[in-house]
Amino acid sequence: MSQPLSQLDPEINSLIAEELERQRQGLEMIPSENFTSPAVMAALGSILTNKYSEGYPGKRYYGGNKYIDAIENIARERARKLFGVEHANVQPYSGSPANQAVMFALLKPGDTILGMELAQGGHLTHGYKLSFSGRYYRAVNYGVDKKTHLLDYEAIRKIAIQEKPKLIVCGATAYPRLIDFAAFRKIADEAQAYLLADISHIAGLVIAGVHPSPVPYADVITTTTHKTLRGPRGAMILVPKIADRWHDIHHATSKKNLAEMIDSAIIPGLQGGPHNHQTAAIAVALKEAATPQFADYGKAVVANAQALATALTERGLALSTGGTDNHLILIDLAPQGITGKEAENVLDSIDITVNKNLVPYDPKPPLDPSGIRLGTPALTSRGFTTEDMSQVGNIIADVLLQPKNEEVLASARVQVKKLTQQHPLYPEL
Ligand code: DSN
Repeated sequence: MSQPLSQLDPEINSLIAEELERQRQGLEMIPSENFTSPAVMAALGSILTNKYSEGYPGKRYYGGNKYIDAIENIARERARKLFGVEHANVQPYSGSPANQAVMFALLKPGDTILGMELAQGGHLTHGYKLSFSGRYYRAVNYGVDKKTHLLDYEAIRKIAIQEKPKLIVCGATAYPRLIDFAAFRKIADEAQAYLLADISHIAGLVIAGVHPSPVPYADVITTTTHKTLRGPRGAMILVPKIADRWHDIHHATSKKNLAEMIDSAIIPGLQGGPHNHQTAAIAVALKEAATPQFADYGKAVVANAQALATALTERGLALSTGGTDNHLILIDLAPQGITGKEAENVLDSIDITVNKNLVPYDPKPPLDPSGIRLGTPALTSRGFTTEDMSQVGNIIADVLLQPKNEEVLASARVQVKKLTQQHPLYPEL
């Protein structure tokens, strides 16, 4: 039991070492990924994983939770302060369970939800037909405008008026522009619906002040903690105001306020013991996110995405919406005659990691779509500048424009290697 990992399980130990080298030697450009700090990882890999603590601070079903209570209280307080909300639940295991908990708290099976269509940039849990959200609720979807690929708030309003959802979900996984939370609030008010803002992708940008905050507008906010927020894998549910604006209409028989409804949806509704090591790591990440350096980081993520978008556009690649306001870019590769899958594979072969992705109104299927999605959160954490991102954009364009040219691929590999050497990752590990 006291053996180090390298002796106890050399197989897993060496796979971790190889994954570290893969992360170091490639350009990680999946927009939902990031490199969390060694301090966060120290909390995540701690003895806190040993403890059971079902319940909440001061109200646990197990003894011995003095320190766990203190940790969870710190995490909740930091989340409240950082986002400016009245209540925070830091126990969701990840983003999908967080969205599930909000629906479990606010809806009855069969109630109507309105969320962004997965194929147009939404998420499985925003009402996709095969997810719980599309099976246990009556899910209707909105999308983006066919021509501009932008959210069309008047079209969304019309669907909301017609379908009368009890919950509207805003937030996206593949939308390169700002989300107008005030417009969603107006629609939700007209439909007398709760508004859930899932800011998993953009939470770090909201903190940095480079994306508008949903706090003045949403009833509930969910976010993962491992994307632009740069923490451990995990999630939080934030309640801007505990007073429930639709209580008498939708929950007249319940004595619970919004925060209590959310908390009891997590436990006993959906989860048992919280992952205390994850809670502690979230607390550390929230401390980092409250620094001026983190605000600079968020600004750099967007500046880098825009430099990348400019380089790609100048080389003739077609970007959905024509560019980006946030951390991500969606390229439609149909004009180049290659598929998203082929692009993902050829970029993988030169150590650039992106993901194939549907573009809005894609005629092709999800596993072989027309586009790729790429972003700058991880490279910005490595210290990449706008000049570096222009170079990365040109490398990507070289490869996508001539995916079968071995000389181009060889030169791209050399350039990628050089960039990774200029920005070492985890030198302390
Ligand atoms: N899987 C995440 C993403 O890549 O956007 C969303 O949950």
